[in-house]
Amino acid sequence: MWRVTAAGWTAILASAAPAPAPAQPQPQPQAVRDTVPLSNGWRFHLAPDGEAVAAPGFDDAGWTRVAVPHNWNRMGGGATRGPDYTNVHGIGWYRLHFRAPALGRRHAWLEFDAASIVTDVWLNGVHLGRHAGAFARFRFDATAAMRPGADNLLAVRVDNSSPRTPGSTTAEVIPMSGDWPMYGGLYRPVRLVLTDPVHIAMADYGGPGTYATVVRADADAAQVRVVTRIENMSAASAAPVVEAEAIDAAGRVAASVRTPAATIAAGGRGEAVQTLAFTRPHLWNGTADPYRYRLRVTLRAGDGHAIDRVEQPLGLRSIRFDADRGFFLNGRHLALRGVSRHQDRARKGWAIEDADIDEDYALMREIGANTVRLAHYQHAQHAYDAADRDGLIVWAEIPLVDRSAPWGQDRTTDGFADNAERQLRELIRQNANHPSIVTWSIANEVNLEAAKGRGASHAGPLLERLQRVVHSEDPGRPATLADCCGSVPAEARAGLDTVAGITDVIGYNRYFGWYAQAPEALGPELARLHALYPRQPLSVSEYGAGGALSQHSDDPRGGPIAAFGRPHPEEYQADLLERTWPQIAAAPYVWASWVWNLTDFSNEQRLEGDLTDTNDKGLVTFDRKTRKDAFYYYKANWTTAPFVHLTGRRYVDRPYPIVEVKAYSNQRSVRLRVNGRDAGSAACTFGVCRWPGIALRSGDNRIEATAAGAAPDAIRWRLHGRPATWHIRAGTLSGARGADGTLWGSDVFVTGGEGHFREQPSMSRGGQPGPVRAVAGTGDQAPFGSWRSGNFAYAVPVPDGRYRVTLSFFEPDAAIGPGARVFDVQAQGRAALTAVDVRHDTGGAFRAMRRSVPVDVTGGMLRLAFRPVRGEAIVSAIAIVPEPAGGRREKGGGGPHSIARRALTPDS
Ligand code: GCB
Repeated sequence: MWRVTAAGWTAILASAAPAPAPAQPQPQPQAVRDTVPLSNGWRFHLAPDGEAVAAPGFDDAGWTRVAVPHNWNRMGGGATRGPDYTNVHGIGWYRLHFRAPALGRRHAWLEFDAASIVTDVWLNGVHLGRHAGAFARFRFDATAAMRPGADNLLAVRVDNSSPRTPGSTTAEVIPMSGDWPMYGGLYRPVRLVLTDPVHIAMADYGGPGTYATVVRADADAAQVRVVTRIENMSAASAAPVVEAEAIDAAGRVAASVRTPAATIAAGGRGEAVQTLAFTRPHLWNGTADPYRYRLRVTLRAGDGHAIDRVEQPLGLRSIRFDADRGFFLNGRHLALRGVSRHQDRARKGWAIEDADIDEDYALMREIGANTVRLAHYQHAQHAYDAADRDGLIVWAEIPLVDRSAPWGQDRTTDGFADNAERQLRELIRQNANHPSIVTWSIANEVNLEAAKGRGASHAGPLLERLQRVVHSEDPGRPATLADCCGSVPAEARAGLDTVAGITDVIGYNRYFGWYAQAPEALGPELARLHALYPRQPLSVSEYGAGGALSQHSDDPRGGPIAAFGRPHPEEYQADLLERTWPQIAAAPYVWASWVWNLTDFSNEQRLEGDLTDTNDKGLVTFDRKTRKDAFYYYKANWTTAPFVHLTGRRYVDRPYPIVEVKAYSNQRSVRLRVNGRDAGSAACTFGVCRWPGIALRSGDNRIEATAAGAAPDAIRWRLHGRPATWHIRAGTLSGARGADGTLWGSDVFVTGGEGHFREQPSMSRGGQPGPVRAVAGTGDQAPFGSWRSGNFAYAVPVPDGRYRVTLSFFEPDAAIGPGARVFDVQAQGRAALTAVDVRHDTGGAFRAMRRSVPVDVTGGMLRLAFRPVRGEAIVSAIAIVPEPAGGRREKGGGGPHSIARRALTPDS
């Protein structure tokens, strides 16, 4: 198992025989360190003032009073930018007057749980040091600069400048970029820690100074190797006794070991290596039984009194990765399925509290996740503690994202590589004791910039170096990375290093059905990657889709999404994930998968779905208040306590008289009632239960689902159209309200062709959508927002009778001249319109044209076919309205519901 080799530390204390575990409860020992939180009374100023502000005499009366944690950026989560929107990247100053306690012979440390990005600290005008990196804990020795028992002035400069800004302090500090904002500020707690001069290491990459490695853990016995680093900062040599104890959940000492004194010279350091032995240990067993001990390490002086003490998490478990069979916890296979998590929150940014983290973990418990990828950087300690507590398996990572070199360079510089290595060592030292963590990720999509053609990527040497760091820091956990592009040799090109194959295990970020290809491409892609790297355990580190609460589709396959724009219908997200998850579940070699993302999160550049500055791939909204339908899809697949959830509850105003109703449930079947009438029971496959061809009545409809043992779920939909009436926008996932109040729905009941829409797909800078080109010659844009092109056909279920079918057209392509696009339209298999030439008839592109034909329907199905003669056929909208004259000829007395069901069976 792992062996710590840290330069400068010498093992001077040998292992001692483990002491037998006493069974009786032990009195709680007194804390021997003093900790003073530095939360209140700070003054803050956002400006690039010179270092004069670090001087104690500087007048900060005009600065803003703040409490720490604090950060100065706010963005995301709203349809438009809110009044508190701030995306300033620059320097923020914090000043705090505090009265220091008497020190005696103790040492004083200033401890920052994180500050973003580059932080300089002065105490009473003395520069204590600089920390570069936004996510890790760091400490400075404040003893010499402190005025014990008197007023002290702490000044902190925090710089979150963009690394692209010439001369920026962040130029070589990872990340160089990423799909999230680098919030600025003292966004995690700050405190003063007072220790004995002989203490468990405070200057060890921000780590706890004591590190436990589980050497063996099974039902019979466990052994834990504990390495404790000791600093003697006193003027005399010291001979501390090191005592390590494992405290069980009931507060009893379950194992302990005491190593006799060994001498550490004045100013020297030592390392104690001990073994804790357990018989019949209680294992930490993931979500099934996340049993935790606490590791308590105490230094004692010769007379036995405690001079320092550190407590750390301890879980006894073994892990193993198998390239063909996946992940094993305590010798048993565990299929890992979960979500990724970012740390930001609406209105708080990164300055979050433990309760916020707990809210995310409650969501993960509810959805039934058993793993979390804590992306793309080191999270707060509480996030790892909560994973230990809940039994979630963690992928932990550093923010080496998008590129492996500073801006303007293709090759990694020494400063860049040193910073990446430092952030990796910090991540590992600070978190090594968490049983939940099983892998250290050294990079995410590090080739992305180069793959997009922006320079070259020579990431290989840096990744190899970082993998060596993982091995030397922690041989008990594999290194991993998340790949996006250019990963395999066959795809390699000059200036794009292959990154797959380097790390012990790997994750692939694959967005099939969103950024590329169809969802169904994922399974074959995973098989291909597995065949290429048969010995490298493979996971799906990201997959997902955007989902907007206010954007809806009648058929999520009826048109294209705009990955970087709008629409992002909630139904599309759910459909994509329904098509993706079974492929992952079917691949036994996939050791884990993580949906991107647990919640929506902020981004300074996205204007997508119905939000600004937000990535909407969350299963839950940014404010954590609304679970999107997709959340319940996973809940249906990952949990067992019976539940049923009807989808589409936010799509209340319905354009179509006949719809599919869909529920998610972890039960075998679900029964449906529509307006009080039984609509049958549907079997659920992969948690999805469907009722196609349900007829709605005009006005309100109550839909209710029940499943064995589950609380019933009910929703209301309001049908705006009349029965047998359809207003279909062709080629798009979005409905729209027409100028005359008609509610047009999105494309349905179509086969063939390709959808296109003219709604502004992408963001214009400044947080607003760009203008949309209008279609001329109409007072109603709703039927002209999109088009379907190609060779395609519709089969719309309607009761038999005579209908007026009105088709809307415009020529979308300015390059098409008269005669270049000619097509026929057939209704019920017979010619309805022949040699349609929109460009000829309208005289130009983007000009509206309508054609209306009567159609007699028998057999419960209205059929339209658009057949190209020259070029591709097109249509923008289809209105189907029953003709009042002549009446409707319904057959069989079954009413619209039964006709629709019968008609739908062969085609749906
Ligand atoms: C990715 C990135 C992640 C992005 C995500 C997306 O591959 O790793 O940071 O947020 O794609 O939504 O595009």
